[in-house]
Amino acid sequence: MRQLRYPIRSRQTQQRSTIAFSPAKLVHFVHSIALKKVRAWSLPFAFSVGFLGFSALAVSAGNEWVIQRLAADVDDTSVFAESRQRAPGGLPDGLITAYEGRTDILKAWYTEPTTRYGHGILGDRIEAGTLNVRLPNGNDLSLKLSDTEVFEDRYPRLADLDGDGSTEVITIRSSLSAGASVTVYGLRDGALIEKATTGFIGRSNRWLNIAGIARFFGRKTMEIAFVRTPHIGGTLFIHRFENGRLRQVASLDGFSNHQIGSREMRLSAIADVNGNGRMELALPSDSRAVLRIVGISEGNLIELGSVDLAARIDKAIGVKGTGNSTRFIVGLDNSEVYEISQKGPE
Ligand SMILES: [Ca+2]
Ligand SMILES: [Ca+2]
Repeated sequence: MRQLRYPIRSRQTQQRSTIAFSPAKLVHFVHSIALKKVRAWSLPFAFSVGFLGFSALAVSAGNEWVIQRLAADVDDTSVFAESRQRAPGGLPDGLITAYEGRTDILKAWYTEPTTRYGHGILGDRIEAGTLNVRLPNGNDLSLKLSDTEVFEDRYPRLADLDGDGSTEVITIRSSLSAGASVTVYGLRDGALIEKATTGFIGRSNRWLNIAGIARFFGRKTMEIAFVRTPHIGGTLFIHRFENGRLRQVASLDGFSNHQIGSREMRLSAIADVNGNGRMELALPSDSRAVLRIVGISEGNLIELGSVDLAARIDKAIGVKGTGNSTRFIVGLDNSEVYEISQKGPE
């Protein structure tokens, strides 16, 4: 009887091994664990799926993660749809980010397209020169970069990082000579100003992609997670905005959350996968052929689980549920779609 082999790896050893499933065991496994009706996913991941007869287990650090192929009709315009509106102002791929809740900044977007930076890793060689925000009174403010910089980004992010009631605007700002940074803007005395920056990476054509903004440490304040140099061996960093500065509080090697040349920036997801009040991150390994789930434990960023995939992640990672019922949806460059979840109690 033919057996399907599927690689797993453990966090402790970081060595790969192989477990074998007979087709009969696979069928039993699918029926006993994962054959359940899948409800429609909340936007932007609204799609209907069924399970195909393929699954495997990956065991890591006490967590068992189930990978299940979904019978999704894989069309990334429908399965992994973008819910944000197109931004005005001439950028071919710019989007508007809106803030939910009480805020002093309702919306943010980029304008003033420029070709002055030829890096071209984000779908074209057109980047943005100006940041715009919409205030609750309907007025707009803008901040124009110097000719030596661009926003190497498609949409700003909005969050009250330090919990002071004033919304921060989180951007990817690049220097033509020194590469990318995470730079935070906000309002002060009615003006749109720079509040803090990580500083540029230090070399031209070095980029970073933001992976998530959340309470990764379970504190009242939120941190920014980003992958530096996701195309050439990326490192995941977590920075905290406090006392007017961005400060690195954790890092871990071996990630990529972007395919070079792609407009898709959402190769990551956040969820509290263990219900401990701290948010975890799911994002691809540096090869993008492994989904890694990482989080903060005793102040350090550690891998909680990892699942090997049949191809590389090249689409937005979806998330549904929380705690032990968290499910991540990953789309691969072979057009297959998988659900990855923790194995529940028998
Ligand atoms: Ca704030
Ligand atoms: Ca957690």
